Amino acid sequence: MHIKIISTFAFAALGAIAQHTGHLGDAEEVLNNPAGAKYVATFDRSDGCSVTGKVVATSGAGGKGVDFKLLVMNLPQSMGPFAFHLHDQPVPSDGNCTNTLGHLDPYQRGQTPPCDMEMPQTCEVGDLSGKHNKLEGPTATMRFNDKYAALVPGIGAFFGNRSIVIHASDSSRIACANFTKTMMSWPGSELGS
Ligand SMILES: *[C@@H]1O[C@H](CO)[C@@H](O)[C@H](O)[C@H]1NC(C)=O
Ligand SMILES: *[C@@H]1O[C@H](CO)[C@@H](O)[C@H](O)[C@H]1NC(C)=O
Ligand SMILES: *[C@@H]1O[C@H](CO)[C@@H](O)[C@H](O)[C@H]1NC(C)=O
Ligand SMILES: [Cu+2]
Repeated sequence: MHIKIISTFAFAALGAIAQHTGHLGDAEEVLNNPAGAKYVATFDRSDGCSVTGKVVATSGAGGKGVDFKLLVMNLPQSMGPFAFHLHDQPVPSDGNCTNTLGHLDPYQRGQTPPCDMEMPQTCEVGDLSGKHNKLEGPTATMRFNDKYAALVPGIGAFFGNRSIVIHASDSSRIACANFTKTMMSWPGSELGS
């Protein structure tokens, strides 16, 4: 009887864990991001939105994860807090954020249940605000290292050819921008080292 209760409980607990991770398992930490790799996404109103600013993504120290620096301005004050994600596709030339499709989700986790910040390996790789907090307007700065995002081309977690999307609290897409590779040192230097 005791054993049965315990095993039922264990089974339920396992089920709960399984539900929180991707169909392909937990996200793997990326330990080999190329030294010096740097990608920038610039919000410049080409998507028809008031938001301006930039996101600078560089390989983390020793290749571990990706260091993100964000400076985002002119966020519409009544519409926050603002989630932001790496999305699967780039922004089309007409700037329509809808066509960036869904989040970068190489482990096929899906959006529900919501990301648990305490267990970032179980979240969608692209769910940056789920793992690291939402933006608060009208001007937001943020810096963090994400262990699961990749600047190594050829793997699913690579986002250098994709985009970043900012959402209002009703989840509508208020701004989006492509990542582009840069060799220059200055983008992001004004955001601190
Ligand atoms: C984003 O990148 C894609 C692929 O390189 C390109 O076709 C598109 O025009 C770019 N979008 C914008 C808004 O520059
Ligand atoms: C953006 O693209 C979506 C999907 O193709 C479309 O439904 C929507 O009308 C477009 N928005 C604008 C402003 O063109
Ligand atoms: C981006 O690059 C990855 C890996 O290099 C590739 O699998 C993916 O299809 C590319 N995505 C787009 C939108 O080009
Ligand atoms: Cu999104």
